[in-house]
Amino acid sequence: MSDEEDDLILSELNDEELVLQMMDDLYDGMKAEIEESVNILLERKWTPYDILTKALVEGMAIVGVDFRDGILFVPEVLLAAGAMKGGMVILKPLLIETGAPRLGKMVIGTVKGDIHDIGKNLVGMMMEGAGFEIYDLGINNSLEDYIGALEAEDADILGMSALLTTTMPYMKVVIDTLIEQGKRDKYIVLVGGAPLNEEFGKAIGADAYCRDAAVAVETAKEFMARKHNQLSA
Ligand code: B1M
Repeated sequence: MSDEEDDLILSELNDEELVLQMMDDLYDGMKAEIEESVNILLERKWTPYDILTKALVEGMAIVGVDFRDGILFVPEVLLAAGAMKGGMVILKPLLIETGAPRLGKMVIGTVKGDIHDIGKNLVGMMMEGAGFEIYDLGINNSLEDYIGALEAEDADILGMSALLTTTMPYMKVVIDTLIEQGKRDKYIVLVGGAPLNEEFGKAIGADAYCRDAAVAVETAKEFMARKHNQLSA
């Protein structure tokens, strides 16, 4: 850290400078600074929703783009996501209190037989940062886990992750069961994980394959917008 950064007193920055500084701090994964800035903006009577969307989400969008473009790598993104989570922990109860609009709810989990969760956690954090509510089932999920949670949580989106060629076929088992039970059209189904591709996503009947967390966020937003348009038509 440079002397200049050492000397920086966040509370002395005006709102515009502070928001720009937050984007830098998020990019650099500086959790304590993000938490301090969130508290400063709250003291300045910013609404939790404005802090979330105008500072944290916009900052995380920059991280997402640089991650997609190979400028940032997993350790840096995990740090940024951790800093974002620090801010979210402060804002979450206030957001619920003020009833800020949520973009939709996603149930996400790694499939049965698979314990890889780093990518799934990143997707969950980025989705949460973008304004989605996340119900994280963790790893090693059976179709009963997924379908039970979708119903109990009244979710809009099912997100499934698989990192092994031996576990990815289980996604089709879940989707086929949703079809058999007449529930497939109720949910947007997004799948991801390193061994998957677009073709596999289509073949198993998912709505979309998401190459990475940034694509997952964009795809979820697109499908939710379509769902809202259909409902209001
Ligand atoms: Co494992 N592992 N692993 N492993 N592991 C792989 C996947 C492997 C490719 C390594 C290799 O051999 N080159 C290989 C699979 C080979 C194959 O199937 N063809 C493998 C193997 C074989 C195994 C074991 C079988 C090893 C053994 O025990 N003999 C074993 C399996 C255990 C099990 O699951 N039953 C195993 C175990 C482990 C560890 C526990 C050591 C550890 C996992 C720790 C953890 O997750 N908590 C681990 C790790 C770390 C890896 C590698 C090295 C890295 C995976 C990772 O975290 N990537 C991996 C090699 C690799 O992938 N290059 C490997 C970083 C992460 C950010 O990327 O998960 O791809 P990723 O997520 C991305 C996208 O894919 C996408 O967005 C994410 C963020 O951009 N995405 C989604 C992911 N999920 C999504 C869901 C969505 C949307 C997008 O829903 C909407």
